[in-house]
Amino acid sequence: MTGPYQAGLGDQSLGTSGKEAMATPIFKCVHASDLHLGQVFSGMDQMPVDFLDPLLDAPYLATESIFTAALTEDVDCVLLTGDVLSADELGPRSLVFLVEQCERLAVRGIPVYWALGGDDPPLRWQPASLLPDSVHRLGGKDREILHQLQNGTEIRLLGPSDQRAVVRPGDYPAVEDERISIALGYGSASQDALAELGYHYWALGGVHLRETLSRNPTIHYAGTPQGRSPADSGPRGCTLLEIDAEGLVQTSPIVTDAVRWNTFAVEVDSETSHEALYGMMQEQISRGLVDAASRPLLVTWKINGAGSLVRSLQTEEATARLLAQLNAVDHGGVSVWHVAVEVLRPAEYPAKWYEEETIRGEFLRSLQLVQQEGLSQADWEEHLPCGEEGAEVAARIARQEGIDPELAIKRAADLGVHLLSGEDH
Ligand SMILES: [Mn+2]
Repeated sequence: MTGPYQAGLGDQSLGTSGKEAMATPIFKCVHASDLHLGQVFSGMDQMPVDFLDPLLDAPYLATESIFTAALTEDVDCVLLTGDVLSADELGPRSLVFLVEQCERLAVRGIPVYWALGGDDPPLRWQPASLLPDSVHRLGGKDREILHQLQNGTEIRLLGPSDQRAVVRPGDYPAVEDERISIALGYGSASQDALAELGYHYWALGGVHLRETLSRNPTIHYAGTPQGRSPADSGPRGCTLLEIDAEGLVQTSPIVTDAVRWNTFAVEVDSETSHEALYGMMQEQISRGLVDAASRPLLVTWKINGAGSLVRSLQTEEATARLLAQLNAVDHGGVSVWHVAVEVLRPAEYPAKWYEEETIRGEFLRSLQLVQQEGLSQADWEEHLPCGEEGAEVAARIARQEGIDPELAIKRAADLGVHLLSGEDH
């Protein structure tokens, strides 16, 4: 198997005096996390048989690309920050594969520092003896290592003291010497508390979407190298980390996914015809194929808007028909599979329903009012039942903060109309 990888543009830390250009790096490594080697894909009802092998191989190909990138970039070491192998996904294939990949680096004298996190097997784990000596599992009392560079400089690497889902600032002693220091951790983190500890780089895992919490210092989640479901839309990979003698940090994305998930949104209005919608979708697919650079593409559609076209797509039958139509197109070999079509149904119904002297008519008229004037917290709170039940609902709504209110009204409207329309709708 060969896994191609693509390198991207770098992002630099702010340094002590604002934005500075980075000098020649003295330390270079690949930071990856959340390989989840044995984890299968989810979120698909059906799939053509041609896609089965690419999907099953994707986590392995993506992982292979991480190690290929490490060799090509001639790094000093590889940092893995959690969810590399999990006990319940652990088949012989995953372990043997990881051993093989680490051996590719061992031959070139490149060590792997694996900070245990999430579902990783614990420090005392017999099969770890199969890994080459160049793999150091950091955790518990074996959490710290000094990596020696060729010029004699030492880089401090410090893993977590235990396997929790939170990066606890109290777990990492403040840096008190001149060494370049890298903290490795897993789980959610609060940037302010970590920033004060003096580490040059925080290599974090446990978050599947690549994310940089801070640039001063750089606190970074590499993300998973391979998406697993429609929720993982877009490219996935690992990070090339470079540090210069001044301690300035640069991170660059390396794309490693072997199968690309994409969620595409299409806006339609009352003028949009079925053909026009189909045309818009084909355009997005063409762009997606270019971005995916010959990877198989798994597409989820979100159709949003108003008008008769969206109304006509409101049944499961209609979306299934559209899905079948999309999947009937041959893009040549294993290239595109449409996973689902989701229609964000409009809170807009036939005009005469709004005039009816029925409960549904009354519901729609009050809905119109809410749509025009919006809904403030005080408005809905007074409709909640008193006591514990009401408090619980209020808490649940509060947790959903950030949800699109228009979408929430649409969903409520659809449910209401459905319930009040009886059998014929
Ligand atoms: Mn994970």
